[in-house]
Amino acid sequence: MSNSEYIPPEVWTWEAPSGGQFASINRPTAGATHDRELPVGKHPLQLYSLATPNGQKVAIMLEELLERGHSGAEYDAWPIRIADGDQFSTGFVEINPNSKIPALVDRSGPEPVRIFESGAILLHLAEKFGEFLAPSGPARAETLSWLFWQMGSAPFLGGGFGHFFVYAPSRQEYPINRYAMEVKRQLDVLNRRLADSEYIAGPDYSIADIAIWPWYGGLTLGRTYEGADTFLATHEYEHLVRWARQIDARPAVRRGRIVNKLTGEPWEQLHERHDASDFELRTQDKLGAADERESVADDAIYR
Ligand SMILES: N[C@@H](CCC(=O)N[C@@H](CS)C(=O)NCC(=O)O)C(=O)O
Repeated sequence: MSNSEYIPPEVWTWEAPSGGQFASINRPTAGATHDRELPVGKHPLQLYSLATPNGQKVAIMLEELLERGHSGAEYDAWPIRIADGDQFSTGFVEINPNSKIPALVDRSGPEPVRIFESGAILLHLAEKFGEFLAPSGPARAETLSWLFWQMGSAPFLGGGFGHFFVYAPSRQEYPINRYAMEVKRQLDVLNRRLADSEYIAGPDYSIADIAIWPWYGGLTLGRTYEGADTFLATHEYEHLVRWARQIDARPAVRRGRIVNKLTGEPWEQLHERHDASDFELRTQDKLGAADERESVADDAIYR
């Protein structure tokens, strides 16, 4: 790929991988590529995910619900290795026709219910357990506004900035400038909000914080896209930094963010989660074996 001007043909065709990470699994069609059923564990909720920012949201929510004593939120978390194409198995496509993690199957009722899209999963769980979302009124409206803000905004951070800063075959000024500008604007939106409010949607911790923190908190804490915190001067957003650290210290967040994490330090990799004791007993430092199969960082993938 070169920086020379691209003259689009009249009709686009898929002729060759575009280059960059993930090019080998990118394709312009949907649907399954191979037959494989998903595993099912013993708990009412089955999570199929990976510890990317989108994946972390759901595991954090489930750990927060367990922290509040909701035993019905017990879950099995199965890793979906998106770099290997697990999201294109028949089993996964049945629960998410869009082939993206996270996806949840709620087996607590007479029939299993599939839920895909992280925002829909957070809403489902918040309503099911009556937590982290006011049942009505202005507080609910504010929380949903910020939840949907995240759904619309993070693709600019991940699919735009992160892609061109880290995953594209070469670094190019135009797209990096364009998305850095937008991400800086988003950081300012959050910083101004958090100057006036302890949490994103008001005085109470909510699914808005759970959705936004893995992306914008991760970036601010220097965990997402190496060098991006310095490049974007995230330390200048002091209220955002305060909030990012505050959420990071929550026990449920400390647990949730390492669920289905396949890379990083061995102590922060819990490949599968089936029991609360797994955080003590089954992280990779305890099992003493790195997962050789995962070669691509799972902490900020957004293709
Ligand atoms: N809007 C979706 C985005 C999900 C998403 O983009 N997931 C990425 C990982 S962060 C994925 O599964 N990518 C695999 C692929 O694109 O094939 C959500 O919030 O759940």
